[in-house]
Amino acid sequence: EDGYDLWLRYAPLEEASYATPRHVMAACSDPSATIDAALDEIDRATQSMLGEALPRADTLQGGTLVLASPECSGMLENLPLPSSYEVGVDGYAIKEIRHSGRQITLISAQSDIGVLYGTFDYLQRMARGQNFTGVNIVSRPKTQLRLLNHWDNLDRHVERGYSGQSIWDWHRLPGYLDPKYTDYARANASIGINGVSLTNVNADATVLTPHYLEKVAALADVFRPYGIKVYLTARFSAPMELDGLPTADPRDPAVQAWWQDKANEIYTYVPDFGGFLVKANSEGQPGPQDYGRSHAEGANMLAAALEPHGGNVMWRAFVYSAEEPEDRVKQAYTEFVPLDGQFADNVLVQVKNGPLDFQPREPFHPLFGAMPETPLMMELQITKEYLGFSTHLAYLGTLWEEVLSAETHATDQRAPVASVIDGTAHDYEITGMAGVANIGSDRNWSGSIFDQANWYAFGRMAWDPDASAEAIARDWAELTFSRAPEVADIITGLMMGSREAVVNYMTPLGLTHLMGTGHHYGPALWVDDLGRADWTPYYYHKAMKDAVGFDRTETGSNAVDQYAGPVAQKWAGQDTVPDELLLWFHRVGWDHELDNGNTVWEELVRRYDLGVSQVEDMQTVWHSLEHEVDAERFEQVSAFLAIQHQEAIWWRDASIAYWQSVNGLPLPEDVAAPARDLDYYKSLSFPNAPGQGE
Ligand code: BDP
Repeated sequence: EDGYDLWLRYAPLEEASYATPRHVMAACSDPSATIDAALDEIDRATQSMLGEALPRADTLQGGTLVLASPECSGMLENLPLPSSYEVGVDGYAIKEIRHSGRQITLISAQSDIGVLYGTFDYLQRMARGQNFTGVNIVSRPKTQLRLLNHWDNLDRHVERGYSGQSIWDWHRLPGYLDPKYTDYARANASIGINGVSLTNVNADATVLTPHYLEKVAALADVFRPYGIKVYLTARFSAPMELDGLPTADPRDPAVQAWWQDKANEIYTYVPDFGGFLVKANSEGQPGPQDYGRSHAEGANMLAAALEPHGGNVMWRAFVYSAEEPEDRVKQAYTEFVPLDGQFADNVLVQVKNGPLDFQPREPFHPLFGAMPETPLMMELQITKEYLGFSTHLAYLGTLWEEVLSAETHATDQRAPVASVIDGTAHDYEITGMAGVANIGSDRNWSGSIFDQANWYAFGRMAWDPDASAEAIARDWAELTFSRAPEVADIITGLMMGSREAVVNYMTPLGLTHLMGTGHHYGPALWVDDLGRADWTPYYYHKAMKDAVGFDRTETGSNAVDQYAGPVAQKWAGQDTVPDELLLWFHRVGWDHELDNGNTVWEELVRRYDLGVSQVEDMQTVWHSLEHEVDAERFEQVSAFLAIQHQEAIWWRDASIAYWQSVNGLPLPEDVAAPARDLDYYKSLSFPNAPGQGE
């Protein structure tokens, strides 16, 4: 087992404790490529789970698994298809029914894609050993656009990628279609992902040239049967770079015409092209502000070009200006809230889960709930740029659940972030969620087996932002490792505590952004002299002899005021803010006392120690599975946990050594001193750490 099969391993079933179908048939004689894909998946899965593929039936018999949709129903009369009200565009129903006097299981939907999603759900349930007697499942996605964002460059370097090179082999496309592309599409469809932005947000205009559009079209053709649309990142200055226009000003008619022509051209290659994802006026990327125009003007120009074809613009709110703001976390809100209502109907603003940058813990982004007239989609980072790359085991389902369930209080109801994302809080017309992919050329796709769980969890949460992180972890553990309840229990437990362990050994108590410069590998709390203050760890903790933390209350940057009343009130009080966010919002003395009686200093040290011991516990628990898990995956996870343990100690020791150099405080009793002195930790350098950015 090398991990290639992901959660679609379809491990053999020892006994058929479910109502096993005896045949399979599609309710039409000329099925679409999508229904064919569903039938193929049933073949593959049943071959593997039952020892032989379910035979195809031509006529209805008892015990048949039937696939049907409005387009695929000609062969069977009066099939009870679900209404669009019940299942929506991509939803499905799986029901055991009697039809023409026969007991059958019907997977049906309003579209063939819905049938494919239902098929994957059915097969995964079968793989988990579920009993289908009397099955009656209806599932409809709560968001419309569920996208992976690849940060892949055309030279196959993946920005923030820790699993090898880009899987897009641009050089060999379109001539060679790696079978991996189909398996990638299967994996995505199996969790409801329906869009893929192929290229880095730090965009290269070259992908918009005909030479590359041919390659993009070839990928789109592979993905289409699986319901996946391709999107591209649009470099705002492309008209200048590709065709020598003197400007990229969105008010310039020649620029507008250029984008219209470009959009028309793209649709000749990819008739169902999804649209553009744009990073503009952020970290040196060109954008409308270069010409004194707003984000809305920039987005709307691109939106106008896509609109006749039904495409969308996803305009990122991850901005920070050339001038250094007094507090970087305030910037997106400051720039975007005044634009609420100004964006065209086919624009979504894509907002990271927190106001800073995918940290191990951040409060939810204050834009959620603050733009009722603008569809906001959420961007999560599946690749673990700030949570230990691919060698630390950190299940992100809990991080995402924490954000999605946070209450914004934006409306009369408590309006959790999930209700903003699924559109119900503000009646958004379009909804979506994006995840920065952790997929690369590594055989196991994600760099580590447990990182596959983050890809899986992203899809599940995009489909249902209210889903439980624990239920998802369990499903994944059963599909990936074992359906034996004891084993799945242990793995689920391991995953559920893993992200908090990372928070503890890296950035406890609301600390943030303390990672190594540029590559973000390892601790670098002491760095205070980069091109911009808001790139330095020091900027975020401001530790001095007497105090630590960033004052974001009235006496400081007042960033807390960007949240709705009840949230702001709670977080603004040193006594009411949860310890987890204390130093994010407050600057306090090292001797500030917490509810548990510890001072901030004592509690910080305690949490570092806790983080390290949590990793030790994870190692112990994992080792208990030695005989339950195949050797290949067992060994890799064991080795990675050992790396994680070493690095947790490194984080703990370097952090404590640095804080002590600032506050001069002794360590609480019974706490081991750092193994080396601060100079040693400062001297470490990693010029070739993976995944580096521009
Ligand atoms: C940061 C990454 C950088 C990305 C940027 C972004 O360090 O590589 O380009 O986010 O989201 O997290 O645009």
